[in-house]
Amino acid sequence: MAVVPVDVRVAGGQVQGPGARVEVPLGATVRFTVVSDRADELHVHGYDRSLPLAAGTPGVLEVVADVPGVFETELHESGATLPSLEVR
Ligand SMILES: [Cu+2]
Repeated sequence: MAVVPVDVRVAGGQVQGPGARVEVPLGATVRFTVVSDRADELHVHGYDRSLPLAAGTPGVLEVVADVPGVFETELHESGATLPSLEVR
């Protein structure tokens, strides 16, 4: 099954990534690779998956997108909004 990479860098509260929303085919695997300049926690809503992030170290979280819908992702400490997943 396809792997959809979502690479995000968060520094100084600014999010660099693929935009506000990423389209994902149902059943694909989403591979988040997130680098934050401070320790944080990645959270994918709906799927309710989370990953602790160490400052400056890429964190990788794979989620099988087997539920359709739009799901917000964020960093819990900084409150940064990451690209939402649009699974369909
Ligand atoms: Cu959350």
